[in-house]
Amino acid sequence: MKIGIVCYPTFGGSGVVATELGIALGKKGHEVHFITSKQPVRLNFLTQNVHFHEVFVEEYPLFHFQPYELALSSKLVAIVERYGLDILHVHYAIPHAYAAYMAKQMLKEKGIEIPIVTTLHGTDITLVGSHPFYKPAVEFSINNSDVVTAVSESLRKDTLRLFDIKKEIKVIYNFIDFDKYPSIDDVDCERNTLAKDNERIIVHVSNFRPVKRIKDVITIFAKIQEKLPSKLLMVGDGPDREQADLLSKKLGVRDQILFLGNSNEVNKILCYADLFLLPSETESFGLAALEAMAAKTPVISSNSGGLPEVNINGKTGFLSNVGDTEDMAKNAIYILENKERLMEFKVNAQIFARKFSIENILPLYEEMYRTIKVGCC
Ligand code: GMT
Repeated sequence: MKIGIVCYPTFGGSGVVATELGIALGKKGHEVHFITSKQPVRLNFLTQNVHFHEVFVEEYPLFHFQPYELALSSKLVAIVERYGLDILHVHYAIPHAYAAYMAKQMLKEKGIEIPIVTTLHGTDITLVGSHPFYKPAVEFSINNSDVVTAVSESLRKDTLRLFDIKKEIKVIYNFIDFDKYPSIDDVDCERNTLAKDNERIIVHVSNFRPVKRIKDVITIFAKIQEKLPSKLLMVGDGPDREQADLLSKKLGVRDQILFLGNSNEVNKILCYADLFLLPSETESFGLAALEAMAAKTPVISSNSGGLPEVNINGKTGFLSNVGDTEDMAKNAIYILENKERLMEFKVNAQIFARKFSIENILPLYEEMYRTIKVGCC
């Protein structure tokens, strides 16, 4: 099939999922066209059967905000026509589902019918999308997509609770390509480049937005550090980076923390990890937690959103109420203080993550594409 994919090209989870999906579809012989504002960060040039088309927005002094949706819908029309695409799959409802709807209407005038698949990822529903400024347009775009998918059962329920949805929402979970992660039997990576033998290595990966509760990450780490010598690797960047730095100095743990910035090699960094922290305010799925588990790293997380569908309490890690850093630190120490117990959690984490292997999830997307009916608008 010929599939157009629209996503945010940055380090956010929705862009990562969309890019990995496109790459995997290309490997299976589908022709994939990314239509995005920049080349997606996880997409290399010369990927098999994968093409990239950049959406340009001209600066014009009259505009306070550049009309990206207009440029995107015009580009979608051009690419669908030029390459004869079969499907447009947009990731993150705002503004992609809306732009795709406009493109679909323009194409209809030219006698071309193209089905739109919208995948909801989380904050497009729970934080941004349900804001009164956007809600009518988001609700309209979801109802006027031909197929709607959500990345967890929790997100499906949130969407039905927050919007007046007249369509079925299919759950297709985030997935992981295990070929990129070390197996349980692999020898340890060279962790002594980062920590002493007696130190545990704890990792957090995110875009450091308020929803990730970065200050909780530092607080939990400081509490662990009181009991067990450890290092914290902070991977990513974003608005709360400086606050994290300040808090770590205040709590006297700054020297034990490495801020590594954004990385395309999270799988390699996770090779060093003993424990992963994800105390988010909300998380529709928690792809970062799944990536950690695939790299045999237990997860200490909050119990919000879709996290209980990924991180299994007492098996692959532990879950606590949002903001309960005391409980999170207690659970972290429980896992880390005993080597046999740590190994048991590591093994469980990787075994459970297999439920979300690309081999299990990719066929669900392919089946959905195959059976799609242009039943809408
Ligand atoms: O989590 C982020 O900050 C990025 C965000 C995005 O949309 O780019 O991630 C969301 O989508 C991911 C992929 O489906 C999910 O695994 C994340 O849980 C979700 N983030 C939130 O719900 C906060």
